[in-house]
Amino acid sequence: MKIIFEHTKKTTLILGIISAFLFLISCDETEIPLVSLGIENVYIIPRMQAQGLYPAFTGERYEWRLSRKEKKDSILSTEKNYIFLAQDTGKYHLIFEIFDSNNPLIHELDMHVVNEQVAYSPYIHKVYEYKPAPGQFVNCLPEYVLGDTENDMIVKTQESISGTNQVLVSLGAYGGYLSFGFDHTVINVKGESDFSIDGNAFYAASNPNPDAPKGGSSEPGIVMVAFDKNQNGKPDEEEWYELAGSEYYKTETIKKYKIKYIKPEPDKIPTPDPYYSFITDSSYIAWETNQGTKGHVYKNKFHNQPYYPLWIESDELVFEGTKLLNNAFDEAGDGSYFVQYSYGFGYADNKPNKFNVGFNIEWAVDKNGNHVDLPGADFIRVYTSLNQYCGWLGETSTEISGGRDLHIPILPFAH
Ligand SMILES: [Ca+2]
Ligand SMILES: [Ca+2]
Ligand SMILES: [Ca+2]
Repeated sequence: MKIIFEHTKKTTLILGIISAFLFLISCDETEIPLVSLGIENVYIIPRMQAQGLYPAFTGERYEWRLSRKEKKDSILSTEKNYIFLAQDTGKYHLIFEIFDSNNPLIHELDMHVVNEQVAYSPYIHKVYEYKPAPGQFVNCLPEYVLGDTENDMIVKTQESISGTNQVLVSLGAYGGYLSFGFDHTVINVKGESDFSIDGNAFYAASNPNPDAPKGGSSEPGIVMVAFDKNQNGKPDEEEWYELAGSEYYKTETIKKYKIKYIKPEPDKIPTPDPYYSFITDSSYIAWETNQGTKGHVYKNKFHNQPYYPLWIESDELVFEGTKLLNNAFDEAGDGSYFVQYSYGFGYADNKPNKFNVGFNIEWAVDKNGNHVDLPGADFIRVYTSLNQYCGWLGETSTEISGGRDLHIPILPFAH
């Protein structure tokens, strides 16, 4: 009995000490709340998928470093937030440091980059935007059906150019555009082309001018890229960057070119061209630019459907971008044989697909022409870069039929 009693006394004492200790801890907790940095110690992520790292603490300055075996750490970023993205699988040890006189902090974390569960497709996966300018193939490629909304047209565009479908989509006259993405981020591999875009450009087999450079049907589209900075899977708040192709720095290239197209009235009376019988309405869709130029998208007898995108309710369409010098020459001299010469590099629908060397995300520049260093591209936009009319060929319009991430090998039966 004595022993039991003593035990009970001892137990009470111990319990008393423990509860006092717990009380102290809980007091401590209420006085100094524990705030999490908001960054884990370990992440497991698939390759080519971005992981945003957003620390909750602030400081005077920041540094994100990658630790490398037997080498100096390499600095990844000096911004507060960092988006981690890796092309290859493996373990990446990161060090995040906050420099601050009151609350300095060093946090180490491991990024385990693993293979994706379902193999990535090398081809276009999603279309985000389709906003063509008026044109002779608009409402046909893809086909508009009464009642279609803008979203319906985006879905049709996606069906045309995603996977290996390879169906042409037309962007119409100057400024018309679409944007697409893949089922992963296209990594910007240093010194390499990163993706390709297919169009319907071809070289003329029988140019009457034997000394002419390569040309035929080249309808160059300017390519832009965006990285999904806010990680919401949509091109919304992020900036678009133009890929500076061979013409970008030339004086004849016009930056910040702006054009407005006016929707024709449904009962508009056509004005056939008195000289060119194939032009059935020479005052069809009026346009004007911020360069003081004016003109019309003509209607021709080869394409009778409305040329203004029918799902767009607005009576005006406005586009802004870079405009390249016209590339078409009337080689026969009588309007019967136009050749559209291809530009050097960096444009969609500019060279036949088999000569297409692809696009390098390193060519990205901001709106002032400064180089931008992007880890990759989630969104790719293409727009018609010429405001040009070529007789019976009609207005110049970029066409697209597909696209590929050049870093993903094509496997048999890839789609
Ligand atoms: Ca690259
Ligand atoms: Ca976004
Ligand atoms: Ca074309």
